[in-house]
Formats: sequence, structure tokens, C-alpha cells
Amino acid sequence: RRLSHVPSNAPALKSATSEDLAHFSKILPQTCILSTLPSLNNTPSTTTIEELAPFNNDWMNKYHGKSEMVLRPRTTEEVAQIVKWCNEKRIGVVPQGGNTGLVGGSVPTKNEVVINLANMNKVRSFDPVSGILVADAGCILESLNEYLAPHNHIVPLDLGAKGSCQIGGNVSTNAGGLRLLRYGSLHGSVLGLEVVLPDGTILNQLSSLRKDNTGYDLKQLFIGAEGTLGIVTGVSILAAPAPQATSNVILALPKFDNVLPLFTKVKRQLSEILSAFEFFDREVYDLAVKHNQGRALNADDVEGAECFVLVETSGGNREHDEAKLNALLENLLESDEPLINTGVLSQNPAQFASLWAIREGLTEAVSKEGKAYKYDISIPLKAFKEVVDTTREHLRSQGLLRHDAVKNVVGYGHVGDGNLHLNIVAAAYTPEIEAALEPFVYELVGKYKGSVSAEHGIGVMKTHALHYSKDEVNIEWMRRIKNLFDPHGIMNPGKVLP
Ligand code: FAD
Ligand code: 2HG
Ligand code: ZN
Repeated sequence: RRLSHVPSNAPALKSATSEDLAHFSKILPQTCILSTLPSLNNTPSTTTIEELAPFNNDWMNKYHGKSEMVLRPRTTEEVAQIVKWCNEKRIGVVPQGGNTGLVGGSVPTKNEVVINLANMNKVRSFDPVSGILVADAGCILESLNEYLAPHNHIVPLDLGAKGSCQIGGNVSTNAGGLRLLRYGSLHGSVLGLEVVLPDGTILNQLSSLRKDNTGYDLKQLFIGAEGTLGIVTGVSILAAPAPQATSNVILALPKFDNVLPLFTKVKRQLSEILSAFEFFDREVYDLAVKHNQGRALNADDVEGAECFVLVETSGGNREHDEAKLNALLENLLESDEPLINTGVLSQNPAQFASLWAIREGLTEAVSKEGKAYKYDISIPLKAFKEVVDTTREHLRSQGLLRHDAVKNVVGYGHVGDGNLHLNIVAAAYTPEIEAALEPFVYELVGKYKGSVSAEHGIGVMKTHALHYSKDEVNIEWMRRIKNLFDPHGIMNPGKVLP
């Protein structure tokens, strides 16, 4: 059934003024305000546009805002007061965590006020028996892991941006990452949230209960909402026991077709100790080497490899786990038609880190090579290579595969989750390349009934492509939910919904 479109009643948003600045100065100390606006008595600001640049530009330097004001509150109450004022004055706000998002969601589209959570960075509580961690939204993912280490726990989420991204940003993007295969999605491990709603109300759902079936589970709406429904200020999450033994190996494969049978075999043989199964093609590996991500593998090991898989094991007994991994490697190498050419097994913590650094450094390598068009898609595993090859051929047929236009078309990602990162590395972001890629890539994804965003979100990049993955009824109900929470449309305007 076709639903009638619920029109947004929201009038155009207003720009923040010197009056607003004066009001925020009553809520926050000057050290928590960055603004280029003059004061009420017209004294020019000493803050420069350059100082606001890190908050206006995204990690890829692809999306650019023009905010004149960045607020860095220290408490939930401060966030609530700021948001209440912005709602009353119809000023758009952009919640910002570590600003590592890859779809332009974390920077303004115009001159909205940026509310950056970095000053909310305290652990509120941790219970080593239940493993329940309650933390401010601005805690950096890596810092939370450092906090948990002496308690023999880890955050059940890991990604290459761990040194900068914040737990509130992770929840708001429903980040997937490198170990979703083992720990599942944040929809399962987040137990509760504290959220400042667009009218300034504090929604306290910071439950520390593993089981709680008391009606609608509102927190799920904010997981993956990309800051369009409210500002997450606190997170309660179930930390996982730290594994007692970990190991990893990079397997070099002669051809992509071997990835699927390899995954089946690895799952069967490693079973409960398998914690990651990550794929990257040869072309992106070469970029990682070129840009010094991790230590290059020996030339002999990479010769003839079309692609690679990083397998990680995490378990409770080193001897047992190593025996299992060694048996797998022997089995793989000794079979009549080996699925792999070779395997590079880490022998100590430094080598373990170095192998991971290759995989985790791919995004950085691609960025160093050029400007990346990123398509973070869910498709059937067997189509990974076909999508990369088809896209490359399409760009070639358009005459765009040349050094001054598209330099590389590469694929990597989370095989275990059916998530491919198709990256098109260009000399510059140009309308011509974008027109060649879109809707081409989205139609390809549609053909496989896949998702146009497996884990990075919609942000501003994919609002026009949402319909490839969600039908009209779904989009309409998303819009109704948005209007219910945020009738004036102040919360991260221009993001997620078309
Ligand atoms: P930001 O980038 O600041 O914000 C992202 C979105 O969340 C924005 O829409 C913003 O408005 C909103 N937001 C942020 N904080 C809040 C809050 N407190 N309340 C409400 N809304 C908020 N992503 C993956 O899923 N898997 C990966 O493996 C992965 N690897 C990456 C590796 C690198 C090198 C880089 C640069 C990025 C990677 N990402 C990955 C993308 C990114 O790191 C994640 O999306 C991350 O969760 C974003 O967190 P953040 O704190 O940087 O959020
Ligand atoms: C990863 O898996 C991240 O490394 C980033 O999700 C993907 O760079 C990308 O496209
Ligand atoms: Zn990823």
C-alpha cells in the first residue's frame, strides 16, 4: 500500500548569532566554545576559520561544512540546555564524535552548530562480574579498551579508527568493524543509552540489565540513527572477556574463487576460536605496501597471489588454539588442490600487530594514494570480485581509467559479514567520475538485492540511494519517526533521509 507522504512542518533553519553565542557562554566556559562570530558588543572573535576546519571537514576531506560555532559540552545537562535553546531558536545542530565517519554525516551541510562530544570522556562504571561498562559517549574506543585491559575485558567492537572514534559515534553509526563475526552487532551488545532528544529532554535508558522486556526497546532506534534523532550522551555496553590467547595468519590465495570454500573450511576447522576473517585484494595490498601500512610480506609469499585473507583466532587456551590453527594450515597446504599458496603466521605480539596493521591500514593507504569514492555494500560473497571487476570495466569503457582520473578500483572487507568495501581511487573528486559511478554501483547492488550501506551509514552521501535498499513504506515510517522526535528538523539536518 502506498502511504501518503508526511510533510515535514519544519520551517527553514536559522543561523546561530552573537545572541546565541552569548547564551551559550552562560552554559559553557570559554574553553568549551569555538566561534568566529563577534560578541554581542561587536568585539571580533579571536577564533579563526582554520581553527574550525577540523570540525567542518570530514576525515576524507570530501565533505565541507561552514559552521561558525563548535560547542564542546562536558555534561549531559549542558548538552540538554544547548539543544533546548537550539530547538526553540530553530538552529540546526550536528552531533560530532571522532569525526572519522566515511559518509559525511559528522560535518555540517551548511552552518549548523557542531556539538562535539570529546569533553564527555569519563567511564561512569564497570562491573567486572557482569562485564557491563557504562561510559560517556565521548570516550575514545581505544581508551575504553585500555581501561578494560586490567579487568580482563574488551569492548566487543574493533575498527581501524579506534584511536579517534568515540563510543557514541560507534553506536550512532552502528559500526560493524573487524570482529562483528565474533561479537555480533551493537544492536545486541548495547544494553542501554542516555540520549538528549531534540527538544532538550533527557531520555535515560542507561539500563545495566541483560534482560529487560518492558515494552518498546527505544534505544534500538538511536543505534544507527547517525545523530538524526538525538544526541547520545551515555552508553551501557556488555564488554566481552578478553581472550587468553590470540593468533593471526595472512593467507595468500591464487584466485578469488577460493575465498568461499576457504571460509567454509576455516569455519568448520576453527569453529569457536575463529574471531575474524578479513579479505583484501592484491591491488589494495600493493597500495598498503606502497604507503607503509604494516610490514610488507616476503616477495615469495605474495607471488602469484590474487587476493589475501586475514584469519584471527581468539580463545582460552594457547596450546589448544595453536594446535587447531596449525592443523588447519597443514590441511590447507597439503591438499591436492590447495586453496592457498601460502600462509604467513604471526609468531609473537609484534608480528600479530604488524599483520593486523596491513589490514587496518588499507583505508589510510587508499587515502594516501588519492581521493576515494567509497561504496560500503552488502552483497552475496560470491559476487565480491564480480562487482569490483564490473566497476573497473565500466570505468574503463567510459575512458576514465587513466592516471589523471581513476587510478585504482579495489576491494576489501568483512567476508564473514558479506560486506565488501569497493573503493575507487581517483586523482580528484570530480562530477564526471561521480556520474560514472552513480547510480551504476547502486544498481549493481540492487541487482544482488544487497544493501547500499553495510556499516558506514547513509550520512549525506547516500540519502539519494536509500531507496535501493529500503522500499517506500520503510522510508515513509522512518520519516514519521524522525518527525515525531524532531518536528523542527534541527537534529543533523540533511542526513539519512532523502
Ligand atoms: P563521527 O564520525 O563523529 O560521526 C558519525 C555519525 O554519528 C555522524 O552522523 C554523527 O552526527 C553521529 N554521531 C557521532 N557521535 C554522536 C553522538 N554522541 N550522538 C549522536 N550522534 C552522533 N566503520 C565501520 O563500521 N567499520 C570499520 O571497520 C571502520 N573502519 C574505519 C577505519 C578508518 C581508518 C576510518 C577513518 C573509518 C572507519 N570506519 C569504520 C568509519 C567510522 O570510524 C565509524 O563510522 C565510527 O563508528 C564513527 O565514529 P566517530 O566517533 O568518529 O563518529
Ligand atoms: C574497514 O573495514 C572500514 O577498513 C573502512 O570499514 C572501509 O575504507 C573503507 O572503505
Ligand atoms: Zn569495514
